[in-house]
Amino acid sequence: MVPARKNGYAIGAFNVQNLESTLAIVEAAAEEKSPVIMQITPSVIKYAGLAYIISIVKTAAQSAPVPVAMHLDHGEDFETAAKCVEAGFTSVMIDGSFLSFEENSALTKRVVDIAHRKGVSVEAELGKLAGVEERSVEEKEAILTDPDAAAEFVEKTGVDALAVAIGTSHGAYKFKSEAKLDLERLKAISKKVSIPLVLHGASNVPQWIVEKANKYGAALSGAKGIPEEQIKQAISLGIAKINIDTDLRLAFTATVREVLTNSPKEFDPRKILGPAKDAMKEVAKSKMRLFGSSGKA
Ligand code: TD4
Ligand code: CA
Ligand code: ZN
Repeated sequence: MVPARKNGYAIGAFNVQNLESTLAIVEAAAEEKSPVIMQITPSVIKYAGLAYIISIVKTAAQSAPVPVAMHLDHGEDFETAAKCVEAGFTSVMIDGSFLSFEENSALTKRVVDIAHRKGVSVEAELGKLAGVEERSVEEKEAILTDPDAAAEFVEKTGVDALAVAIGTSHGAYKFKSEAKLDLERLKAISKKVSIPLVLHGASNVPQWIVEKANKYGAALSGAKGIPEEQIKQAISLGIAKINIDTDLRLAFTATVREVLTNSPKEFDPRKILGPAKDAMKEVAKSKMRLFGSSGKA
C-alpha cells in the first residue's frame, strides 16, 4: 500500500466468505496482473471457522501469480487481532472507532506492538462511518475523522494504515439524497498523515446489477453507492486501500437469482455458484481497473 499511495493508485480489499468469493478475487487479480487484499471479518470467522477460511485464502495466495494479502477486516478486540497475527495473516485491522480517542489509541498501540514483532501490518480506524439512518448535520460532523486527531493518532500508535470516515457507510443504502464524500476533509487529513489511508464503504452499487437482481425477484429499491468519479478523486488524495464487499454480494445475488429463474431444472450447485462467481470476478476486475492497480503486480 505504501507504493500505491506514493504512486497514486489504490489496492482493492475484497471481502471473502467462502470458496467462490476467494476464487473470484484471485482469478480477477491474476487476469488483471494486480496485487490484491483478501479480507476476512470476525463474522466470517464465525460462519466458516478460522481454519477453513484461512486454508482457502492461503491456498489462493500461494498459487496466485500476483501478491495476495490476507487481512483481518474490522477486528473487534485485541484477542481476535492477536489470534489472526498468530495464524499467519499478513495484516490486521483493529477497529476501535467506537471507543474514545484515548482508548482507541491504547488498544491500537497494543495490537501494533504484537503485530510488528511478527512483521504483520496494522490498520486502525478513527472516526465512525455514517450509519444507514439519517443523521443531523451536527451529528454527522461529529463522527467524521478530524485531521489533527488523525495525525496525533498515527504518531501515538505507530499504525501502518488508517481508515478514515469521510461520509461513506457500509452496505447498499449509503445515501438518501445526493451521494457525496467529504473530499476537503480527506485533503486535510492527507496533508497531515503520510501513511496509506483506507476507504471503507466504497461500493458503487451499480444500478444495472440492482435492476438485474430486482428483475429476478429481489427487493432492493433505493440502493445507492459512491460514484466512481469520487473514488478516483479520493485515490488522488491519498486513499491507497479500498474496501469492497457490497458490490460483490450484489453481483453474486443477482446472478444466482437469474440462474434459478432461467434454469428451473438446474440443481447442480456448481452450475448455480459458478456463474455467480464469474459475476463477482467481473466486478472485482472492473474495480482493479478503476483503482489503477491493474498491471501493478
Ligand atoms: O469493511 N468492509 C466490509 C464490511 C463487511 C461486513 O461484513 P460482515 O457481514 O462479514 O460483518 C467495507 O468497508 C465494505 O464496504 P461496502 O461499501 O462494500 O459495503
Ligand atoms: Ca468502525
Ligand atoms: Zn469496513
